[in-house]
Amino acid sequence: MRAFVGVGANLGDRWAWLALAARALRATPGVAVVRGSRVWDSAPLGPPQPRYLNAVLELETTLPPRALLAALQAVERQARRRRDVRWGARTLDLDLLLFGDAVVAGPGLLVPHPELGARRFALQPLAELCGERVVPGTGRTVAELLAAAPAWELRDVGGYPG
Ligand code: A4P
Ligand code: MG
Repeated sequence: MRAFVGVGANLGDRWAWLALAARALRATPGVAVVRGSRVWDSAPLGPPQPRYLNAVLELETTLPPRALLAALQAVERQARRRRDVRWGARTLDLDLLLFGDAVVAGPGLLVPHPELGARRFALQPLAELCGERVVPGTGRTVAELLAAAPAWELRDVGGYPG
């Protein structure tokens, strides 16, 4: 199954956390990293905190959605993420944005990610990888959602590291 993972980092060496995410996922059984998007420096959403680097990783995986989420959380732990403030600063945040054409709506996992349509910092890199893909449950493509998303301050700062 093709899956798209949003990567966010706003503490410490943000580039290193992005590289770690790709490296750790490559080392995860049942997961292949197909490619990474360009990297965007973005104004923080939520309480005052440092700016984020945001990007998207395209994966090919044999894992079911919940097992993939568990794998993403294991990678977050490798980045010594501290889970305290909701929407607060974090070394590495991995969100499962899309999992093929699946809609998952259960405890602890919502796919497509419910905030996707509102977040230009997720849609912009996602559109680079799969702009023509229809987002399940919306009837609209990623590119269409991007065109309709609220304005957000972002700038392209380079290719995916590692
Ligand atoms: N969860 C449910 N669905 C998913 C999914 N599709 N992918 C659950 C990942 N996790 C999912 O997430 C809380 C719970 O969401 C998990 O236990 C999982 O079961 P979390 O990562 O533990 O907590 P969080 O990230 O602090 O909260 P939340 O609400 O997920 O925050 P967001 O939405 O991740 O927002 N500003 C910029 N510019 N760029 C950013 O990337 N990110 C955030 C965090 C805030 N501001 C930002 C950015
Ligand atoms: Mg999250």
